[in-house]
Amino acid sequence: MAKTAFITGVTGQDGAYLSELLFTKGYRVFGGYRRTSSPNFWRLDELNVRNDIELVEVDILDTGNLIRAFEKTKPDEVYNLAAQSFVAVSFEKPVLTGEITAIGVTRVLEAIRIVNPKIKFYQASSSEMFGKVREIPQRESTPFYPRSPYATAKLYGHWLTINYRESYSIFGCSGILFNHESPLRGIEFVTRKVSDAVARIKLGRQDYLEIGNMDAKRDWGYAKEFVEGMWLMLQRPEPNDYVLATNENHSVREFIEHAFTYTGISVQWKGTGVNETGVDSKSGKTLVKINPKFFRPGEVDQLLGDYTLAKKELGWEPRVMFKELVEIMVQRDLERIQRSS
Ligand code: NDP
Ligand code: GDR
Repeated sequence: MAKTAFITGVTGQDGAYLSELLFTKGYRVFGGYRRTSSPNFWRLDELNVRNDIELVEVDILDTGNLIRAFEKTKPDEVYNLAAQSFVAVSFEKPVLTGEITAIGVTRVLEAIRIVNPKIKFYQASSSEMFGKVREIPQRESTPFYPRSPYATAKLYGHWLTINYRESYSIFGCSGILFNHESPLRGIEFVTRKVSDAVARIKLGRQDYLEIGNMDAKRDWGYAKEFVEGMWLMLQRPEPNDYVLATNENHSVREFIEHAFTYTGISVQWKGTGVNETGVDSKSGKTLVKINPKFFRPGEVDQLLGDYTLAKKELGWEPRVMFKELVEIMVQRDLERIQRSS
């Protein structure tokens, strides 16, 4: 019989790709979205999955709401992707971030425990939990050192998943996912901000890009592949926690350089610190400026993941690496912007 999955946060980047994946595996998919005056289904429309998902209004701030949703939909698997996921905003809204990203996990796990403890559970943990990294590369056993209210909230959800596994035998897996990006990434995250700006600059719709710390390094993979890892975790005989990453890292600066290179523009860096600029090496026009408003009170300087365990136990490994990822994103933004003219 076809399996049933419930995805919280279905309107986000990963929710859209995971729905698409689960349909290829014959699942019935219930998608939890929170009520707003104008829900945003653009990602589900881009992947053409909106009509196939059975959409359910669910807010992870409300336990009763979750209980009713699971009673009605009777899922075999729950993927908890809902979160206040933007690190920068977590410094502005630390309490709300805690309510959604940390306590939200308790509400989802309690609903599972009450409705049916046999439901398999995936928790979207994050490489941000490694923060000020204690070892390089980071693996499942690396000690955590969160550097933001977001990362601290994720750490709570991570340990709670382990706690419910040990206390109530709930099949709970925590995927410690390193940054994963795509053309469906929210525009506020640095990769999509850059791919969109570079495409606009190339097409004459924007003059320059304003950016924060260009020296931060991330291990960037392709979201479409990372959701496969989420599903694989719930198909194992025993629950466990897994790092998913590419084991390569690159700076924000390199991301910008390669994005421009892909459009045929070569960037040269001039000056230092907040006065550094990126200029078009042919025309001398300023293309990149630093704006300190994008600096964070606590920064994660570098992340690099070791996915050995996922490869060994799940047979998962990344295929799209840095340069191809940048190109996929810039190309898609060029097409979007050209289409919207
Ligand atoms: P997005 O920010 O794109 O999506 C987050 C989703 O959570 C959205 O659907 C959002 O709804 C929903 N949401 C927020 N608050 C609530 C609430 N109170 N009740 C119900 N739903 C809510 O994130 P991603 O898809 O990129 O990431 C998915 C998960 O994985 C998140 O938990 C994120 O923290 C985590 N993660 C992401 C990584 C990445 O690189 N992308 C890496 C590691 C972890 P709405 O559309 O209404 O805002
Ligand atoms: P991150 O992603 O914080 O790693 O969290 P983000 O893309 O926001 O930042 C990555 C790095 O880029 C630097 N940066 C900027 N960031 C943004 N957003 N905007 C800028 O203008 C800018 N300039 C420089 C940041 O300082 C940072 O070092 C993402 C989210 O998806 C989390 O939910 C997830 O858990 C982690 O990835 C893994």
